[in-house]
Amino acid sequence: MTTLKVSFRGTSLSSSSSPTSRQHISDSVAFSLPKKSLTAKFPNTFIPCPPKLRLQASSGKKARASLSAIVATGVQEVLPPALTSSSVPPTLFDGKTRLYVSYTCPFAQRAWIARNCKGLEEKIELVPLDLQDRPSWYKEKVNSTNKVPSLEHNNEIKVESLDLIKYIDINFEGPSLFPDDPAKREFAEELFSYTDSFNKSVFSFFKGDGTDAAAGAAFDDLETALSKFEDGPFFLGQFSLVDIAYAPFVERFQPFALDVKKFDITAGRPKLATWIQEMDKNVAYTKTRRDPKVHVEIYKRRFPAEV
Ligand SMILES: N[C@@H](CCC(=O)N[C@@H](CS)C(=O)NCC(=O)O)C(=O)O
Repeated sequence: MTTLKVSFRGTSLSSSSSPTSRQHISDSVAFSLPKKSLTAKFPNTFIPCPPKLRLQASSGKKARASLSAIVATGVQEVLPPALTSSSVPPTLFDGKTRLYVSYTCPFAQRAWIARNCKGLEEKIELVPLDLQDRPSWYKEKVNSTNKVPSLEHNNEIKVESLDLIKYIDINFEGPSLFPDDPAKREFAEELFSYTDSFNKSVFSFFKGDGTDAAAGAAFDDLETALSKFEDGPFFLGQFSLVDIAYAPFVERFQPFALDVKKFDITAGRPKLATWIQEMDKNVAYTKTRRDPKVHVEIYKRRFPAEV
């Protein structure tokens, strides 16, 4: 088995490309480094990480997704602005691989995280859409449901976030995000199936139709699931697609529950607290994460009765 070890001893690039500020990006962004500066041009420009980033790979077939392997992918990506109905469309079906997302969509975020975890920033172009002013070509030519995410690969379109993260894992290079162990794979499928009902229980609570106890039970289910395998702090022990499936939702639920419902999802749930802390160390994920205050504001508009 291949293990990838990443040591990040240089100074991080700082950029203005965080999800919260990306709406304000113009068509180029200046980066400052300790001794030099460079300018990145859209779309999807890649900037090599500082010189001291070292990636070491030992021999073997498939790299398992260890946290150290996904903490840094070796590139700093400048996120492109979201396309609107008046933007120039991409040249569709030209053989390029594109991931259509919305920066605000948790389903799309799953596919975006998977793409980053595999280190595919240069292979899969991120094409963000403005869902409020969606370009008509998207429904006509890419996804007839008009939803994100979609993946354009080998001139075909793949949809549905849970299918997409599996597709990205299987069909592209990079560390494997799904274990071989049959017991873990079986549990993973249970957890994939549970995501919708988990989300529904929490949304009912936010809407005011559900009780604290029902929402608490949903988070207890995560706590129990996180206790099943002891070889790591993630759902299947080691980091996997299951963590990617849940992270975008917990990222939104935690701050809203605390701010508006005064409900701390981690209270009495130490495994969940540790999982959140561990996810927060994963740069492939944190590059996709938004400011919790932005999530709270969006959810306050979505669940106004509770404000
Ligand atoms: N089941 C889909 C859900 C995708 C989804 O609902 N995406 C939302 C954004 S978060 C969307 O595109 N909504 C647009 C619409 O419904 O018109 C998946 O997992 O990919």
